[in-house]
Amino acid sequence: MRKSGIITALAVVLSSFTPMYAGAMTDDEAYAYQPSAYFRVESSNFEVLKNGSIYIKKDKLTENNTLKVSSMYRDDSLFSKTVILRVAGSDTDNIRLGNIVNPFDIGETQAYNQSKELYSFAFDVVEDDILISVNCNTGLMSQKRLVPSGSATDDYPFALFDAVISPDIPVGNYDIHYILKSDVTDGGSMYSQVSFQYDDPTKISGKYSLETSNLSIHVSEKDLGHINEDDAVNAIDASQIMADYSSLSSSSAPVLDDNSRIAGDVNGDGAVNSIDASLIMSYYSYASTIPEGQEAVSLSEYISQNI
Ligand SMILES: [Ca+2]
Repeated sequence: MRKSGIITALAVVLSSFTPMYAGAMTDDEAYAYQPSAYFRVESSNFEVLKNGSIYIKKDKLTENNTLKVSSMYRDDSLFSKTVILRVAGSDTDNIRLGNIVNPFDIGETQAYNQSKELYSFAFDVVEDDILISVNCNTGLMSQKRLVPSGSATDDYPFALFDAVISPDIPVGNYDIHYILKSDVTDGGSMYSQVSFQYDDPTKISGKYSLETSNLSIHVSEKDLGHINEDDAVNAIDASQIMADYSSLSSSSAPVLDDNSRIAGDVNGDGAVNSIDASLIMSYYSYASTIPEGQEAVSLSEYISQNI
């Protein structure tokens, strides 16, 4: 499934440097540790829900729908030696990843930037899979660790990229995700990998298993939470969500169509249930008691600010 053929590769290979470490963890603790990788949306023309997912109402789509995304890497052990993060979108026709940037190249601080002379970054786009890849390491034979620029490894982005959403993207739920070993069925090695260096110099590299979270993208023709599209988001929308939830829980026919179910997932967690219904009720109560002359914030802003 994964095609080879790297069409873009940029590598900056630099010389040697001996870092000092805080020794935040012991070797045994590091062995049991799982670093994490996640995404942060830096800018978008769409609503960003409290959990970081993107909500796109289809009539907001234009010819240019670019999400600026940072790939973030968190390693509290500070034992990482080689970090390779590979990313793909769930729908390569409608979500195209590209414009991968080393933060250093645009005058920003890199996650690992203690010495330009030490690290190498490579940015690959593999055609067909629209897969992006960032490699940061201290050299194959090195027993050194990467040194973060900030106090935490995710004080600064590991890499920046664009996700361009097609104006014709169908209604549905999509994601951008880190490729893990379990996703690669053809035995290739194009997945995210992290190795770490023990304190004990007789031990060479260990391999971390990586904890990742996706960037969810929800596309609907309706406004968030506005299921029956009358004059306001209100108790009727909440009751339709509950009716749909009860119906599906008892294996009966769904009450909501795809558009409505995506609009009904107001906290963006992928499920439409009583949590969403109660968030809508809480928003309705807020919006209907707002003092004269004041404008209600949007449902997504309300949830982000108050819940
Ligand atoms: Ca939900």
